[in-house]
Amino acid sequence: MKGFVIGKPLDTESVIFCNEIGNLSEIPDWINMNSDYTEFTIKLEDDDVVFGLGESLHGMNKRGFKYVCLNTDQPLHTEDKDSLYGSHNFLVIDSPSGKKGIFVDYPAKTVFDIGHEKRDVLKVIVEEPLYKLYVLESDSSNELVKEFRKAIGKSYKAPLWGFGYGQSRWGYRAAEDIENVVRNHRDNDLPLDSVYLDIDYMEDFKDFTVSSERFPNFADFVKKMKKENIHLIPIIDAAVKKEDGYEVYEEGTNKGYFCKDKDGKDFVTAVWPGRSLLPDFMNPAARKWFGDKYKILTDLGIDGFWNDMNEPALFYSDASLSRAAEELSHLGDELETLNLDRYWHYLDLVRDLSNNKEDYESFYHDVNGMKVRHDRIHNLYGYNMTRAAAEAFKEIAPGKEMLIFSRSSYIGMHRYAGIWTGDNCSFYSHIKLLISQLPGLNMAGFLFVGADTGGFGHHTSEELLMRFMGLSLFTPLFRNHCAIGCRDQEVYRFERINDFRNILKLRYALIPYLYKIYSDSIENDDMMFRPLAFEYPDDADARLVEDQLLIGDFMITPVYEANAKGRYVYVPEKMKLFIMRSNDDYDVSVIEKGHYYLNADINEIPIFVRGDKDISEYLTRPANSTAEL
Ligand code: MIG
Repeated sequence: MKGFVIGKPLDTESVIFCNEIGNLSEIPDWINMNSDYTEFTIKLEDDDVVFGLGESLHGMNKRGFKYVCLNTDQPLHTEDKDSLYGSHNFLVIDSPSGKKGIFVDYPAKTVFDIGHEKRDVLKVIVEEPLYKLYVLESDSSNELVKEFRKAIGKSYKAPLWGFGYGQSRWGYRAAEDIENVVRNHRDNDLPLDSVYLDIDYMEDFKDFTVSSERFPNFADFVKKMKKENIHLIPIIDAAVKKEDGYEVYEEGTNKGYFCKDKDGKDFVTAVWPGRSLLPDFMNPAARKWFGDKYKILTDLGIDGFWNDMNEPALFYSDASLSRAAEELSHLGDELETLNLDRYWHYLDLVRDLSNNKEDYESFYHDVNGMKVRHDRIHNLYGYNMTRAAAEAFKEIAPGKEMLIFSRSSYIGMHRYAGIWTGDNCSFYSHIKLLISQLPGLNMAGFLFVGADTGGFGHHTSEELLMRFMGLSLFTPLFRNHCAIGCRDQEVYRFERINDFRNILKLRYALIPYLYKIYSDSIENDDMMFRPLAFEYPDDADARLVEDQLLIGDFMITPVYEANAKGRYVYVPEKMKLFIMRSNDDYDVSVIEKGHYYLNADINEIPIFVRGDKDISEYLTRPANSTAEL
């Protein structure tokens, strides 16, 4: 890998090993740079497939669409969206004749037009000539990714229990709700390792507090759950409530650890706690201070966290709210004359308050004593929040393996934590979306990954949840999570509880094998989930497969359509096919290379095995908790 430094960019600490830094005149000629270095293009050949961009929308082959890497709280992952929560500006151009890789290490808005405007042109646009461009060339995609992964450093390794099944829901309010979830799993012989605490566990959404009314003795409760082999995993939001007397707010203000407005005053925004301040995670001292706060919870026995709202998500700011209020005050005068244009204008005024560009341009960080406007480093915020926690764990919970994952991210954060893919919906298309996100995330170093199984927004169904589990049972993070107001989606709410039990038992029987592939992938800087194109580069059919993945010795082919009896698959070489109904009930057959319609009923999980092994060699006895493995 060779790096080129454009201007004097800020150090994102994404790449930590790259000795080869070239002169700008040595930028390879397959990159057509414009004169001020804010835009470059790469010519795509007809048969080129483009992989990467981590957590982004569309298919596994990124070609044909435009992507904007700008971390965004985007709760509707539909095709018209350009950005999600993370920015992973690394991609591989896979040509039959050779592979090329680029990483655009730039922490502000970065546009990737991958054959959207013109099918044979990949265009990258940054806002200022202040970035590092890394280029790679290889004849193998696997080797190219490995080289990149070596340069960005080893991925975070989650504890084995992090592979256990987790149940979550925005809306569990009190200890009784959690106990109820645990009891229903245990009584129904349903495996479970963790229950998540969403924002309602806190006192008025204040970070590092626990409601004493709803969790009267939290320390004892954590212990009691531990006895049942249940880990409680609280959420931590990025913004800190502005409230006199609240320790975190007062300390942070006194020490000057919050982001400032242009006049040097604390920048006031609003998120779940109401008026809030944003910790300046770009400042190492503020990072250390915030990270140490996790001790309040680790001392109570907590060993897992999820960091949320760290794009950062902003509902509104004091400034934007007053601007909108001032304009809205004229609405009353227009009641008689209001035309549609004015109506849309007023509607947008309110709608645009959240995650507003002007707000992101109006607060500042302290980066090594330099005042840096937020939008210049926007994509690093969640990364550094999560890094704050992970760095602190070494001191506040020494020797303890912690589970931690974040919503927002940037390459570099993979050394500290995993991610979940945010607010998906109970859509079949979001099973497919996860299939395409997995290899992209692995390429960028994120190995501890998973999606809200069953879907976060919208209402799930028994069939959708079961099909979703048919994919999630292979992902490191396997969590059922949904939004407040949506249909209950714990597995025991449905009629086919027996089938859910069997899928969970299969997961637990596979955990030792999955954890081994996961650990080996970290150790060897490999991907855990690979596109077929990476393993069968000369097979034209394999190169185009968008909905199957290779994992260890397995090829998985999840069903992601409603009312389906199965799906079409491409088998790139002779394999054994196991149709799993549970860890000990399955059919086996041998399938020759070719295209097939594969029968797989709702409760059946197809697993293709490469080579001659039997599935039993990958299965351990089932368990109801990883503690029993
Ligand atoms: O504005 O904490 O992605 O998992 O349940 C929504 C409530 C805030 C967004 C997270 C989601 C979580 C929800 N949070």
